[in-house]
Amino acid sequence: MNALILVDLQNDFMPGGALPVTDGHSVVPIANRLMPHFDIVVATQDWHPAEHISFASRHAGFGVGDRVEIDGIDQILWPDHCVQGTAGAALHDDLAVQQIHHTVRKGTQQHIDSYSGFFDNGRLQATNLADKLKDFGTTRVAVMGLATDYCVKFTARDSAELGFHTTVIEDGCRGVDANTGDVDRALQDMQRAGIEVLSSEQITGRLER
Ligand code: VGL
Ligand code: ZN
Repeated sequence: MNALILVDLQNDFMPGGALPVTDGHSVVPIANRLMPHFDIVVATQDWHPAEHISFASRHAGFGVGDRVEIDGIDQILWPDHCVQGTAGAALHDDLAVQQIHHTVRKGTQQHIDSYSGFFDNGRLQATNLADKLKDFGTTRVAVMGLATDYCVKFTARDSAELGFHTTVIEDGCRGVDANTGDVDRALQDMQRAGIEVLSSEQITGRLER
């Protein structure tokens, strides 16, 4: 079975949002085009409590982009984003949500961040994503969404490590690229981890439906 994971296609990561990813909205039509080709479609949502540890606003004397260590884990500080239940945390309006079978919310614990849809950044807790995929008989996972150099990368790497044949859909992703080259390095890093990088056209060509 082939699964498609749509990573964080939420308003706050779109242009005009709290943590905008350049051109982020341009991957929504690609998601809509791809969904019918897959047996199962899962969407992740970054879903933070209002006082989440990843928000620079919670750390006096620090700003957005600064790094702090929390419980031995390196944490980059972000603007307040994807607060549970807010419009910014909602999926993009143009996304064909009726084709999504399952939604996974992550980053829900105040004191730890979660870039991956599978585990928090300390790997202390798992979401139910791996179980859902396995229950469905998933062997192959394709990943696209936002942001290439954070949540897409961490989700794809965990997917590969969990034993799913994993593909990242390059034109279906956009990155933060805080340091120029971060997106390219993320793609290389994923390839080194055994993840295949394909275009949306290449992947639909390979799927029978
Ligand atoms: C993300 C930074 C903070 C992402 C989420 O979706 O890539 N990035 N929270
Ligand atoms: Zn976040």
